[in-house]
Amino acid sequence: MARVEVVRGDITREAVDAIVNAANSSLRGGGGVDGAIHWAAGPRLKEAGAALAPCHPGDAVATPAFDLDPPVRHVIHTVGPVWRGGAAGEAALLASCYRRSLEVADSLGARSVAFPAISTGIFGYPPDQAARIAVDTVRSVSTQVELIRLVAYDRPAYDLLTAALDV
Ligand code: AR6
Repeated sequence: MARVEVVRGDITREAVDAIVNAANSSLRGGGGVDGAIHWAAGPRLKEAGAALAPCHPGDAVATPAFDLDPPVRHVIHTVGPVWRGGAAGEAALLASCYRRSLEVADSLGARSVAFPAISTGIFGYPPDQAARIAVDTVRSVSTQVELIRLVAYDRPAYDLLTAALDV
């Protein structure tokens, strides 16, 4: 079973084999963590992403990490659900993002993977509910990944994720 950690910081600085991007279906970049990852990885990321689009909510695909610093070799792009009140299948889609990203990580042979708090920014998912789903899902998946790092960008997200991890 993978070790699950919560850290606070910028995911583009994480020294792991693969980082997960909270993308949109076009895979051409955007704001939030997607913008930060595209900025750090350089323009080839947009080209590589566009060639794999569309990526549907709940699914994940991988590109090289291009200009991101080693040891990061892969960016796993997943598309979270837009929050529409909770009755539109959002929870299942969000869990699927974590599950599919780890399946893709397995297919790449990645042993360490960092996740942002998918959907909790521009897509509006309530961060407390999202933290619970993130922790429950990565804990329940059978994977060859040895280290799963949940990266909180701010203090409230860090507190929610550590609380979810402690349950
Ligand atoms: N490192 C780690 N976490 C970050 C970083 C960073 N550098 N920057 C932001 N976050 P969001 P979403 C956190 O909005 O809600 C884009 O335009 C942020 O604080 O990045 O899934 C895409 O193209 C929040 O907790 O992603 C899509 O259109 C979390 O990352 C859309 O936004 C997710 O916030 C996706 O929206």
